[in-house]
Amino acid sequence: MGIIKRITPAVDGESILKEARKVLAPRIEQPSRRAFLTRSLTLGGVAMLSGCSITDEAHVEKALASISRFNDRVQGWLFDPNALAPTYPESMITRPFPFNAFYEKEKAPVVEEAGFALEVSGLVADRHSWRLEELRAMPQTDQITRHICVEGWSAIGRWGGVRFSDFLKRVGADLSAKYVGFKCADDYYTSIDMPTALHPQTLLTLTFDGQVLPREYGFPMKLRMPTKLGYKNPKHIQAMFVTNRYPGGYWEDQGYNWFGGS
Ligand SMILES: Nc1nc2c(c(=O)[nH]1)N[C@H]1C(S)=C(S)[C@@H](COP(=O)(O)O)O[C@H]1N2
Ligand SMILES: [Mo]
Repeated sequence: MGIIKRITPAVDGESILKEARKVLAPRIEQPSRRAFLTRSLTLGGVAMLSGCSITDEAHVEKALASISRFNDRVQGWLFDPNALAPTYPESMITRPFPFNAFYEKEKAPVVEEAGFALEVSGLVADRHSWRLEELRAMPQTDQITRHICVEGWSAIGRWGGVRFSDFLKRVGADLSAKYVGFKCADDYYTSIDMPTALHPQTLLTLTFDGQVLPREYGFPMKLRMPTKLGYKNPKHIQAMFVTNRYPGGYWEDQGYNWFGGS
């Protein structure tokens, strides 16, 4: 499924370029810039951008990974902390909302509220674990946004909870740190950049469609970011940490682009 795994064993120029275009093209709005970035790409360009030769499969993977890191930086520069993702009217909510995970729906983890507390660690002043009640006692907000999955579908849903920037401030997080990492009840993990963590539409959600977040959609909590692709939105969060050391992610470590903006 990862970008890297799809490459054929032989070093085939056209498929390398196809993969490189996918890894490279940040989801920038201006079609002309995107077209320029992708059309003008040659095998020599891939080698140059990445500083890698592309003589065998290992080299190709190294080159693509390096382009993906380059793409992270470009997306980081282009990210506008004040630009809002579109929101939608209630009538446009997708019902039923699709389920997705690296396993079938029946396998979604069962987390009991009774024993649950969110672990918070790393570069934060207050490392106490949070019970759901405490999170529910913080100011709540909700939004109807579009979730976009790289597997080729998108859907509109309503999520409610605590603005993540409020939460980070409340725990005294080092807001100049680079990353926030997440560990989930199903062995999923991911991490995001601090500017996105502080974006006004980034919510630590506790509800879906006005109800307690259902098991399959991420109970006890899901980080919802309409500025990022689906795989960057962790469900079933158990622990989070603030760090300057790159934490990677479940799909990201298999070749998906880390920034994953949409
Ligand atoms: N814990 C966990 N979070 C996850 C995933 C997962 O497998 N486990 N899959 C991601 C992907 S690829 C998508 S598209 C969305 C799907 O969320 P949904 O089931 O609410 O549609 O969850 C994301 N977060
Ligand atoms: Mo996804």
